[in-house]
Amino acid sequence: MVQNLQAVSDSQSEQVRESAASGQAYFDRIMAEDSRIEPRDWMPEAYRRTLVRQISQHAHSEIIGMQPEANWITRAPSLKRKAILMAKVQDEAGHGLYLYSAAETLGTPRQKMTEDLIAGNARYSSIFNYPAVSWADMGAIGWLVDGAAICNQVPLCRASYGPYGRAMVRVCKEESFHQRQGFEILLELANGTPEQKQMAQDAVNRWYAPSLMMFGPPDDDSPNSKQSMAWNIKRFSNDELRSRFVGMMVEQVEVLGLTLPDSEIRFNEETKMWEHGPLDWNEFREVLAGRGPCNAQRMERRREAHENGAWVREAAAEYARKTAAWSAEAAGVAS
Ligand code: FAQ
Repeated sequence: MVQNLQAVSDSQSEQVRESAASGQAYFDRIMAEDSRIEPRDWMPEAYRRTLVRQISQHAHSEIIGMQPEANWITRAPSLKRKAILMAKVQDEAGHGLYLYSAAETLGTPRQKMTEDLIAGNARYSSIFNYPAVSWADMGAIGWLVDGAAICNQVPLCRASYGPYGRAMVRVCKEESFHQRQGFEILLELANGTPEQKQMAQDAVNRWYAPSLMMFGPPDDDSPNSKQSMAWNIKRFSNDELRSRFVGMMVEQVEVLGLTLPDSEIRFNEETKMWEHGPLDWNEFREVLAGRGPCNAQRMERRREAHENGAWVREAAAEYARKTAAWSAEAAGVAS
Protein backbone atom coordinates (compact mmCIF):
# COMPACT_ATOMS: atom_id res chain seq x y z
CA MET A 1 0.00 0.00 0.00
CA VAL A 2 2.74 2.39 1.05
CA GLN A 3 4.68 1.38 -2.07
CA ASN A 4 1.60 2.09 -4.23
CA LEU A 5 1.13 5.51 -2.68
CA GLN A 6 4.81 6.25 -3.23
CA ALA A 7 4.44 5.24 -6.90
CA VAL A 8 1.41 7.53 -7.34
CA SER A 9 3.21 10.41 -5.69
CA ASP A 10 6.34 9.86 -7.86
CA SER A 11 4.26 9.77 -10.99
CA GLN A 12 2.41 12.96 -9.94
CA SER A 13 5.66 14.83 -9.32
CA GLU A 14 6.93 13.55 -12.68
CA GLN A 15 3.79 14.99 -14.31
CA VAL A 16 4.28 18.31 -12.48
CA ARG A 17 7.90 18.41 -13.68
CA GLU A 18 6.84 17.58 -17.24
CA SER A 19 4.06 20.16 -17.27
CA ALA A 20 6.44 22.74 -15.79
CA ALA A 21 8.99 21.92 -18.50
CA SER A 22 6.43 22.19 -21.29
CA GLY A 23 4.90 25.23 -19.54
CA GLN A 24 8.29 26.91 -19.43
CA ALA A 25 8.86 26.11 -23.12
CA TYR A 26 5.45 27.62 -23.96
CA PHE A 27 6.16 30.68 -21.81
CA ASP A 28 9.59 31.17 -23.43
CA ARG A 29 8.00 30.95 -26.89
CA ILE A 30 5.36 33.55 -25.97
CA MET A 31 8.09 35.88 -24.71
CA ALA A 32 10.21 35.34 -27.85
CA GLU A 33 7.19 36.01 -30.09
CA ASP A 34 6.29 39.05 -28.00
CA SER A 35 2.84 37.61 -27.58
CA ARG A 36 0.56 37.39 -24.52
CA ILE A 37 0.25 35.22 -21.44
CA GLU A 38 -3.33 34.72 -20.24
CA PRO A 39 -4.51 33.81 -16.70
CA ARG A 40 -4.81 30.05 -17.28
CA ASP A 41 -1.42 29.71 -18.99
CA TRP A 42 1.53 28.30 -17.12
CA MET A 43 3.84 31.04 -15.89
CA PRO A 44 6.95 31.11 -13.70
CA GLU A 45 6.14 31.94 -10.09
CA ALA A 46 8.52 34.92 -10.17
CA TYR A 47 6.65 36.35 -13.19
CA ARG A 48 3.35 35.98 -11.30
CA ARG A 49 4.81 37.64 -8.19
CA THR A 50 6.23 40.53 -10.18
CA LEU A 51 2.89 41.15 -11.85
CA VAL A 52 0.96 41.03 -8.57
CA ARG A 53 3.50 43.41 -7.06
CA GLN A 54 3.31 45.93 -9.89
CA ILE A 55 -0.42 45.70 -10.63
CA SER A 56 -1.48 45.86 -6.97
CA GLN A 57 0.80 48.86 -6.35
CA HIS A 58 -0.65 50.47 -9.42
CA ALA A 59 -4.22 49.80 -8.19
CA HIS A 60 -3.41 51.21 -4.73
CA SER A 61 -1.95 54.33 -6.40
CA GLU A 62 -5.18 54.96 -8.26
CA ILE A 63 -7.23 54.59 -5.08
CA ILE A 64 -4.96 56.66 -2.80
CA GLY A 65 -4.52 59.06 -5.74
CA MET A 66 -8.17 60.06 -5.40
CA GLN A 67 -7.43 61.89 -2.15
CA PRO A 68 -5.46 65.00 -3.18
CA GLU A 69 -8.10 65.92 -5.76
CA ALA A 70 -11.19 64.79 -3.84
CA ASN A 71 -10.07 67.29 -1.25
CA TRP A 72 -10.83 70.09 -3.76
CA ILE A 73 -14.24 68.96 -5.05
CA THR A 74 -16.17 71.11 -2.57
CA ARG A 75 -13.90 74.08 -3.29
CA ALA A 76 -13.94 73.95 -7.09
CA PRO A 77 -14.42 77.50 -8.44
CA SER A 78 -17.52 76.73 -10.57
CA LEU A 79 -20.19 74.10 -11.11
CA LYS A 80 -18.54 73.06 -14.38
CA ARG A 81 -15.13 72.60 -12.71
CA LYS A 82 -16.76 70.67 -9.87
CA ALA A 83 -18.53 68.26 -12.23
CA ILE A 84 -15.34 67.65 -14.22
CA LEU A 85 -13.25 67.07 -11.10
CA MET A 86 -15.81 64.68 -9.67
CA ALA A 87 -15.83 62.69 -12.91
CA LYS A 88 -12.04 62.51 -12.87
CA VAL A 89 -11.87 61.29 -9.28
CA GLN A 90 -14.52 58.66 -10.06
CA ASP A 91 -12.44 57.56 -13.05
CA GLU A 92 -9.48 56.96 -10.74
CA ALA A 93 -11.68 54.70 -8.59
CA GLY A 94 -12.63 52.81 -11.75
CA HIS A 95 -8.97 52.41 -12.70
CA GLY A 96 -8.26 50.96 -9.28
CA LEU A 97 -11.06 48.44 -9.80
CA TYR A 98 -9.88 47.35 -13.28
CA LEU A 99 -6.41 46.87 -11.85
CA TYR A 100 -7.52 44.92 -8.76
CA SER A 101 -9.51 42.69 -11.11
CA ALA A 102 -6.46 42.17 -13.35
CA ALA A 103 -4.36 41.28 -10.28
CA GLU A 104 -7.06 38.88 -9.03
CA THR A 105 -6.70 36.84 -12.23
CA LEU A 106 -3.22 35.97 -10.90
CA GLY A 107 -4.73 34.37 -7.81
CA THR A 108 -4.46 37.13 -5.20
CA PRO A 109 -7.85 38.22 -3.83
CA ARG A 110 -8.62 41.93 -3.71
CA GLN A 111 -9.33 41.63 0.00
CA LYS A 112 -5.74 40.47 0.61
CA MET A 113 -4.34 43.35 -1.46
CA THR A 114 -6.50 45.86 0.42
CA GLU A 115 -5.51 44.39 3.78
CA ASP A 116 -1.84 44.67 2.84
CA LEU A 117 -2.37 48.32 1.93
CA ILE A 118 -4.20 49.33 5.06
CA ALA A 119 -1.74 47.42 7.23
CA GLY A 120 1.00 49.57 5.67
CA ASN A 121 2.64 46.60 3.94
CA ALA A 122 2.09 47.70 0.33
CA ARG A 123 3.43 50.50 -1.80
CA TYR A 124 1.59 53.13 -3.78
CA SER A 125 2.99 55.92 -5.91
CA SER A 126 5.23 58.42 -4.11
CA ILE A 127 3.45 61.33 -5.82
CA PHE A 128 0.30 61.01 -3.75
CA ASN A 129 2.14 61.84 -0.55
CA TYR A 130 2.42 65.52 -1.52
CA PRO A 131 -0.25 68.07 -0.53
CA ALA A 132 -2.54 69.86 -2.99
CA VAL A 133 -2.49 73.34 -1.51
CA SER A 134 -4.29 75.50 -4.09
CA TRP A 135 -6.84 75.15 -6.88
CA ALA A 136 -3.97 75.48 -9.37
CA ASP A 137 -2.65 72.18 -8.02
CA MET A 138 -5.66 70.53 -9.70
CA GLY A 139 -4.23 71.83 -12.97
CA ALA A 140 -0.68 70.73 -12.15
CA ILE A 141 -1.81 67.26 -11.04
CA GLY A 142 -3.81 66.77 -14.24
CA TRP A 143 -1.09 68.10 -16.50
CA LEU A 144 2.04 66.72 -14.82
CA VAL A 145 0.89 63.72 -12.76
CA ASP A 146 -1.58 62.34 -15.29
CA GLY A 147 0.91 63.31 -18.02
CA ALA A 148 3.60 61.20 -16.33
CA ALA A 149 1.07 58.41 -15.74
CA ILE A 150 0.20 58.33 -19.47
CA CYS A 151 3.85 58.36 -20.49
CA ASN A 152 4.49 55.38 -18.21
CA GLN A 153 1.26 53.54 -19.02
CA VAL A 154 0.98 53.75 -22.81
CA PRO A 155 3.84 51.22 -23.16
CA LEU A 156 2.11 49.06 -20.52
CA CYS A 157 -0.78 48.59 -22.98
CA ARG A 158 1.66 46.16 -24.64
CA ALA A 159 2.53 44.37 -21.38
CA SER A 160 2.90 40.63 -21.90
CA TYR A 161 0.17 39.79 -19.37
CA GLY A 162 -3.16 40.04 -21.22
CA PRO A 163 -5.50 41.35 -18.48
CA TYR A 164 -3.01 44.06 -17.46
CA GLY A 165 -2.38 45.27 -21.01
CA ARG A 166 -6.09 45.36 -21.83
CA ALA A 167 -6.92 47.27 -18.61
CA MET A 168 -4.24 49.79 -19.53
CA VAL A 169 -5.87 50.61 -22.88
CA ARG A 170 -9.00 51.89 -21.20
CA VAL A 171 -7.09 53.57 -18.38
CA CYS A 172 -4.90 55.48 -20.86
CA LYS A 173 -7.91 56.77 -22.79
CA GLU A 174 -9.33 58.20 -19.59
CA GLU A 175 -5.97 59.56 -18.43
CA SER A 176 -5.73 61.53 -21.68
CA PHE A 177 -8.94 63.36 -20.78
CA HIS A 178 -7.53 63.95 -17.30
CA GLN A 179 -4.37 65.46 -18.67
CA ARG A 180 -6.29 67.75 -21.01
CA GLN A 181 -8.48 69.00 -18.18
CA GLY A 182 -5.40 69.76 -16.05
CA PHE A 183 -3.73 71.56 -18.94
CA GLU A 184 -6.87 73.59 -19.51
CA ILE A 185 -7.09 74.65 -15.84
CA LEU A 186 -3.48 75.86 -16.00
CA LEU A 187 -4.03 77.58 -19.36
CA GLU A 188 -6.97 79.53 -18.01
CA LEU A 189 -5.05 80.56 -14.88
CA ALA A 190 -1.94 81.43 -16.91
CA ASN A 191 -4.06 83.75 -19.06
CA GLY A 192 -5.84 85.28 -16.06
CA THR A 193 -4.68 87.96 -13.62
CA PRO A 194 -0.98 88.16 -12.65
CA GLU A 195 -1.94 86.55 -9.31
CA GLN A 196 -3.64 83.65 -11.08
CA LYS A 197 -0.67 83.18 -13.38
CA GLN A 198 1.64 83.13 -10.35
CA MET A 199 -0.62 80.56 -8.69
CA ALA A 200 -0.30 78.33 -11.77
CA GLN A 201 3.48 78.78 -11.85
CA ASP A 202 3.79 77.94 -8.14
CA ALA A 203 1.77 74.76 -8.65
CA VAL A 204 4.00 73.69 -11.57
CA ASN A 205 7.05 74.43 -9.42
CA ARG A 206 5.67 72.23 -6.62
CA TRP A 207 4.70 69.23 -8.74
CA TYR A 208 7.50 69.15 -11.33
CA ALA A 209 10.19 67.21 -9.40
CA PRO A 210 7.80 64.78 -7.64
CA SER A 211 6.22 63.96 -11.02
CA LEU A 212 9.65 63.12 -12.48
CA MET A 213 10.22 60.80 -9.52
CA MET A 214 7.02 58.91 -10.33
CA PHE A 215 9.00 57.02 -12.99
CA GLY A 216 10.96 55.30 -10.23
CA PRO A 217 14.63 55.36 -9.23
CA PRO A 218 17.40 55.91 -11.80
CA ASP A 219 18.11 52.83 -13.92
CA ASP A 220 21.28 51.96 -11.98
CA ASP A 221 19.19 51.83 -8.81
CA SER A 222 16.17 49.98 -10.20
CA PRO A 223 16.42 46.33 -9.12
CA ASN A 224 13.29 45.19 -10.97
CA SER A 225 13.64 46.83 -14.37
CA LYS A 226 15.95 44.35 -16.09
CA GLN A 227 13.80 41.29 -15.41
CA SER A 228 10.53 43.13 -16.03
CA MET A 229 11.84 44.27 -19.39
CA ALA A 230 13.04 40.75 -20.27
CA TRP A 231 9.48 39.58 -19.52
CA ASN A 232 7.97 42.30 -21.74
CA ILE A 233 6.11 43.83 -18.81
CA LYS A 234 8.06 47.09 -18.82
CA ARG A 235 8.95 48.19 -22.34
CA PHE A 236 11.25 51.08 -21.44
CA SER A 237 13.48 51.80 -18.49
CA ASN A 238 12.60 54.36 -15.80
CA ASP A 239 15.14 56.88 -17.14
CA GLU A 240 14.02 56.44 -20.76
CA LEU A 241 10.41 57.23 -19.84
CA ARG A 242 11.42 60.12 -17.59
CA SER A 243 13.44 61.63 -20.42
CA ARG A 244 10.55 61.22 -22.85
CA PHE A 245 8.22 62.95 -20.36
CA VAL A 246 10.58 65.92 -19.93
CA GLY A 247 10.62 66.34 -23.72
CA MET A 248 6.82 66.42 -23.84
CA MET A 249 6.56 68.94 -21.01
CA VAL A 250 9.17 71.26 -22.53
CA GLU A 251 6.95 71.75 -25.58
CA GLN A 252 3.68 72.06 -23.69
CA VAL A 253 4.91 74.50 -21.05
CA GLU A 254 5.58 77.04 -23.80
CA VAL A 255 1.93 76.91 -24.87
CA LEU A 256 0.98 77.55 -21.25
CA GLY A 257 3.29 80.56 -21.10
CA LEU A 258 4.82 79.13 -17.90
CA THR A 259 8.27 77.67 -17.16
CA LEU A 260 9.58 74.42 -15.74
CA PRO A 261 11.62 74.97 -12.57
CA ASP A 262 14.72 73.36 -14.06
CA SER A 263 17.43 75.34 -15.85
CA GLU A 264 19.37 72.22 -16.83
CA ILE A 265 16.87 70.73 -19.27
CA ARG A 266 18.51 70.05 -22.64
CA PHE A 267 18.31 67.59 -25.49
CA ASN A 268 21.44 65.48 -25.77
CA GLU A 269 22.05 65.02 -29.50
CA GLU A 270 24.38 62.09 -28.91
CA THR A 271 22.13 59.98 -26.70
CA LYS A 272 18.91 61.41 -28.21
CA MET A 273 17.62 61.77 -24.65
CA TRP A 274 16.22 64.76 -22.81
CA GLU A 275 18.30 65.56 -19.75
CA HIS A 276 17.14 67.36 -16.62
CA GLY A 277 18.67 68.79 -13.45
CA PRO A 278 19.41 66.58 -10.41
CA LEU A 279 16.50 65.18 -8.43
CA ASP A 280 16.53 64.73 -4.67
CA TRP A 281 16.55 60.93 -4.45
CA ASN A 282 16.95 61.15 -0.71
CA GLU A 283 13.52 62.80 -0.56
CA PHE A 284 12.16 59.99 -2.77
CA ARG A 285 13.53 57.34 -0.40
CA GLU A 286 12.03 59.18 2.59
CA VAL A 287 8.60 59.25 0.91
CA LEU A 288 8.86 55.53 0.12
CA ALA A 289 9.81 54.86 3.73
CA GLY A 290 6.54 56.48 4.84
CA ARG A 291 8.03 59.84 5.86
CA GLY A 292 6.69 62.07 3.08
CA PRO A 293 4.60 65.18 3.80
CA CYS A 294 1.22 63.38 3.64
CA ASN A 295 1.93 59.63 4.05
CA ALA A 296 0.30 59.38 7.49
CA GLN A 297 -2.76 61.38 6.45
CA ARG A 298 -3.29 59.38 3.22
CA MET A 299 -3.13 56.07 5.09
CA GLU A 300 -5.41 57.29 7.85
CA ARG A 301 -8.06 58.38 5.31
CA ARG A 302 -7.75 55.07 3.47
CA ARG A 303 -8.25 53.10 6.70
CA GLU A 304 -11.21 55.25 7.66
CA ALA A 305 -12.82 54.75 4.25
CA HIS A 306 -12.27 51.00 4.51
CA GLU A 307 -13.87 50.85 7.95
CA ASN A 308 -16.77 53.05 6.90
CA GLY A 309 -17.37 50.78 3.91
CA ALA A 310 -17.65 47.61 6.04
CA TRP A 311 -21.47 47.65 5.98
CA VAL A 312 -21.46 47.80 2.15
CA ARG A 313 -19.20 44.73 1.95
CA GLU A 314 -21.35 42.89 4.50
CA ALA A 315 -24.56 43.78 2.64
CA ALA A 316 -23.08 42.70 -0.70
CA ALA A 317 -21.88 39.38 0.76
CA GLU A 318 -25.28 38.75 2.35
CA TYR A 319 -27.05 39.57 -0.92
CA ALA A 320 -24.74 37.17 -2.79
CA ARG A 321 -25.42 34.46 -0.19
CA LYS A 322 -29.19 34.90 -0.45
CA THR A 323 -29.14 35.03 -4.26
CA ALA A 324 -27.14 31.78 -4.36
CA ALA A 325 -29.59 30.18 -1.89
CA TRP A 326 -32.60 31.30 -3.96
CA SER A 327 -31.00 29.96 -7.16
CA ALA A 328 -30.24 26.62 -5.48
CA GLU A 329 -33.81 26.45 -4.17
CA ALA A 330 -35.25 27.29 -7.60
CA ALA A 331 -33.03 24.63 -9.23
CA GLY A 332 -34.25 22.10 -6.64
CA VAL A 333 -37.90 22.95 -7.40
CA ALA A 334 -37.32 22.66 -11.15
CA SER A 335 -35.68 19.22 -10.96
N1 FAQ B 1 6.46 55.38 -5.86
O1 FAQ B 1 12.96 48.50 -9.48
P1 FAQ B 1 12.02 49.64 -9.56
C1 FAQ B 1 -1.47 57.54 -11.56
C2 FAQ B 1 9.45 51.25 -5.87
S1 FAQ B 1 -0.99 55.94 -11.36
C3 FAQ B 1 6.52 54.37 -4.96
O2 FAQ B 1 12.28 50.65 -10.61
P2 FAQ B 1 9.59 48.75 -10.90
C4 FAQ B 1 -2.87 57.80 -11.99
C5 FAQ B 1 9.16 49.97 -6.64
O3 FAQ B 1 7.84 49.55 -6.46
C6 FAQ B 1 0.65 56.05 -10.72
N2 FAQ B 1 7.32 53.31 -5.12
O4 FAQ B 1 10.51 49.08 -9.64
C7 FAQ B 1 -3.41 58.95 -11.25
C8 FAQ B 1 10.19 49.05 -6.08
O5 FAQ B 1 9.77 48.60 -4.80
P3 FAQ B 1 9.36 47.05 -4.51
C9 FAQ B 1 1.19 54.72 -10.45
C10 FAQ B 1 8.11 53.30 -6.21
O6 FAQ B 1 8.35 48.16 -10.40
C11 FAQ B 1 -3.14 60.26 -11.63
C12 FAQ B 1 11.38 49.95 -5.82
O7 FAQ B 1 10.85 51.28 -5.74
N3 FAQ B 1 1.63 54.11 -11.67
O8 FAQ B 1 -0.68 58.37 -11.33
C13 FAQ B 1 8.09 54.31 -7.18
O9 FAQ B 1 10.37 48.01 -11.93
C14 FAQ B 1 -3.67 61.33 -10.93
C15 FAQ B 1 12.42 49.86 -6.92
O10 FAQ B 1 11.95 50.42 -8.16
C16 FAQ B 1 2.06 52.85 -11.70
O11 FAQ B 1 2.08 52.16 -10.71
C17 FAQ B 1 7.22 55.38 -6.97
N4 FAQ B 1 7.14 56.41 -7.83
O12 FAQ B 1 9.29 50.19 -11.53
C18 FAQ B 1 -4.27 58.73 -10.19
C19 FAQ B 1 2.47 52.32 -13.05
N5 FAQ B 1 8.98 54.00 -8.15
O13 FAQ B 1 8.09 46.81 -5.24
C20 FAQ B 1 -4.82 59.82 -9.49
C21 FAQ B 1 2.87 50.88 -13.04
C22 FAQ B 1 9.55 52.84 -7.79
O14 FAQ B 1 10.48 46.22 -5.08
C23 FAQ B 1 -4.52 61.12 -9.88
N6 FAQ B 1 4.12 50.66 -12.36
N7 FAQ B 1 9.03 52.42 -6.62
O15 FAQ B 1 9.21 47.00 -3.04
C24 FAQ B 1 5.33 50.77 -12.97
O16 FAQ B 1 5.45 51.11 -14.14
C25 FAQ B 1 6.55 50.41 -12.16
O17 FAQ B 1 6.13 49.66 -11.05
C26 FAQ B 1 7.38 51.66 -11.69
C27 FAQ B 1 8.54 51.14 -10.81
C28 FAQ B 1 7.95 52.39 -12.89
C29 FAQ B 1 6.53 52.61 -10.85
